[in-house]
Amino acid sequence: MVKPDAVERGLIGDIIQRLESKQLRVVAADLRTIDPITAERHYAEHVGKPFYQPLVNFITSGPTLLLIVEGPEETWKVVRTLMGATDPKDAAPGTIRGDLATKTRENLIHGSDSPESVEREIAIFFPHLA
Ligand code: 3AN
Repeated sequence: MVKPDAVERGLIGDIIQRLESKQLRVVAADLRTIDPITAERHYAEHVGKPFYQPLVNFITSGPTLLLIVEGPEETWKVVRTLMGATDPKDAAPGTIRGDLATKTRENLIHGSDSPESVEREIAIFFPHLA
């Protein structure tokens, strides 16, 4: 998910280029403003945390680019490595967050963190493809 801050900053092209340069292929894409109910399903694991409501507000604040990308193996892990650490202040240079973000909430991109999350999140955002 290319988050609203990245779409607003005009970073869609940069982010997709990094994915494609790593030999990942975009197989589905949709520019969409996520509704609050879908955001709450997506971030269910964070309910009750202090950053939960601001996170839902942020993620529904403007269009996101939702992507499904494929690669030769463990693509979710490849994407996580390209993303960098959740807190961009800890993210290594060369990663998307390390190069382009500074704040933990507005950290440009989300990626599934396990094969189970891949299944779950495709079902939430691309139900017709699940
Ligand atoms: P990741 O996006 O790296 O998988 P998660 O799943 O732990 O990280 O967190 C989901 C999102 O919640 C993050 N992308 C970030 O936008 C936000 N977030 C996580 N931790 C914090 C925090 N301590 N303060 C503010 N926002 C946070």
